[in-house]
Amino acid sequence: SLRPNITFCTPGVGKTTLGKELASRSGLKYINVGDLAQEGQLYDGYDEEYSCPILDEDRVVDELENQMREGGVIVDYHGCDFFPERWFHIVFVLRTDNSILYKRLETRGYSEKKLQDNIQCEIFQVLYEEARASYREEIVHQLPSNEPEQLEDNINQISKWIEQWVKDHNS
Ligand code: DAT
Repeated sequence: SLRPNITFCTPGVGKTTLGKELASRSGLKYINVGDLAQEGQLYDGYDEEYSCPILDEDRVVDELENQMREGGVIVDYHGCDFFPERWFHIVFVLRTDNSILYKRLETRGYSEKKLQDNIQCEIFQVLYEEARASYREEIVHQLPSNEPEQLEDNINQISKWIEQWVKDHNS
């Protein structure tokens, strides 16, 4: 049966928490692009400024292509502009207030530069603009992710959307 593909973007806001919980409730498959790249060493060089490897976007896309065509995949990454537009039926950009995001990222032991960049990125809605530039407006949604209650709301809302999508596309 047909199942939707879903992606989440934005840093430190709860993509992993939400993505995994959603997958376990809906039976869709959760894929963390960071982990996938790490396992397959899908890198192309090293970023000295941020002290992290640079993602080889083409190889990531190749690696995911078959599963995406099959459908029913939740993709977790802090960006979504290099994924083919045809892959996704819905895109969620999670939003977290800066003071809360700052505390969350601080506990991760991010460097001051990485911390500041991530906060700036959130202030200027970089990921939201990126998502809107890469996908049809109607499929890009922002969700607040400041508190546990909102996490619960988001899970319920998206679960309902998945159910409806599956009904609409399999009858
Ligand atoms: P990401 O995958 O976007 O980097 P995460 O899922 O690892 O984020 O979550 C980062 C931290 O924030 C983690 O300790 C769980 C917590 N968190 C996530 N969503 C939350 C929410 N809606 N309310 C409170 N805390 C949340």
